[in-house]
Amino acid sequence: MSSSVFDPEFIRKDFPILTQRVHGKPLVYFDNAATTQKPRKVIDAVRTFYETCNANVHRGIHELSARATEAYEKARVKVAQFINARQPEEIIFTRGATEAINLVAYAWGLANLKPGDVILLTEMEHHSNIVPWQIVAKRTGAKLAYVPVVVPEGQLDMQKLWELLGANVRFLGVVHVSNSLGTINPVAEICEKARKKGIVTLVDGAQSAGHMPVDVQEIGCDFFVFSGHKLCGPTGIGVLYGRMELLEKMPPFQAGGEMILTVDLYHTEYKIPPHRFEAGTPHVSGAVGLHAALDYLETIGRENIAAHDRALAEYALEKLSTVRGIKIFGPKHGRAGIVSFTMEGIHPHDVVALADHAGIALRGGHHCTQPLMRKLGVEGTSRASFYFYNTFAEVEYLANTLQEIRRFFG
Ligand code: 7TS
Repeated sequence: MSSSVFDPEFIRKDFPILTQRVHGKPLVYFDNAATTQKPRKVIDAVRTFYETCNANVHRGIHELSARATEAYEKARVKVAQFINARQPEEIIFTRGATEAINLVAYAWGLANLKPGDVILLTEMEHHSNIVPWQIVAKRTGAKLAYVPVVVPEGQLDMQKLWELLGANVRFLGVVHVSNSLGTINPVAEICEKARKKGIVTLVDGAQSAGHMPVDVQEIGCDFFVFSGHKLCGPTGIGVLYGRMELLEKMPPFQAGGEMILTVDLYHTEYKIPPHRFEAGTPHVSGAVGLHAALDYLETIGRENIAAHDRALAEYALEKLSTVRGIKIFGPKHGRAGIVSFTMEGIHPHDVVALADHAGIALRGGHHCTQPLMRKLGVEGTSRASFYFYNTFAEVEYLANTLQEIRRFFG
């Protein structure tokens, strides 16, 4: 599909779930930051796998096992192309972004960090890029430091970031797109400066990989993580990209079958990456579904997706700001398709529950970013997060529904 024919109304027909009604109203699905819906192509790919190729991978010599292995490894090649990794061996399949970050924390962090080292994160990280590092800091004696978020703009304090890139920083973890604010961080610039100081970098691409073109070589990060389910793929499959130079030197994260060359009772030789990091039977159908999702996204076009997200977010800012007592968080311009807000005197959970009655799926709460919420001075927000199958009419309907909620509460 070329940009000239990008039409969400047409694209929606690919998503069986979107045709249903919720509480008697047409479903308006605005919880895409939590998980995205699945097009028929992905659902069919998973079903076809189970109907025609299901077997375990890398084990049997029989025909089905060969087919399953081929499908699994083809998915790896697809992921590598999708984010422009240098080679498929730099792609490790995980359960999701969370497991990918844990893999880096345990396999790289525990082996490389020592007392006095600094792990630098930002105040807008998802809990999954904070809590593993707290555990690793405790176990290694490394210290945690945080790049502040400027309020109310909702952007990283870049001046402070450059100052913090001091001699003791060994690792920098930064979110590409904030799941709570929609802020798009300048990760290429950040990774370039960090690299010059020999700092290992991880970019959390959970909210970016399916929403904009991503090129890990251009970003220049050492690690990049994302989840399949946030870009039209199945749940339970995700990706760790790691630069081979680092992966080669990392010990295993989990151990068991699939990741070994030889085992005797007291010693094991491990495979080289990526298989060293994929212990046990992998989520083969998940990888197949992810492959189909990436193919599908490429037919839509990631430039188109980014432009549509941005346009919906701008429209939402304009429409929602007319609701009395509403406060919208995050950057005014150049944000991703994520809009967090509070309504004076109404708890976010009430906003979300009433919106649900109108058929609108929002998310309310801290969005797994409690430190950020504290910085914003709120317990939580209501959040609308968009994808390419959402329409301007749906955003208008949200604004009208919020007006009604406002009237209801007086
Ligand atoms: N990083 C970011 C920036 C995220 O938004 C999320 C999930 C994760 C990591 C973890 O992804 P997972 O697939 O491993 O769970 N974010 C959200 C959200 O905003 N609402 O629900 C999940």
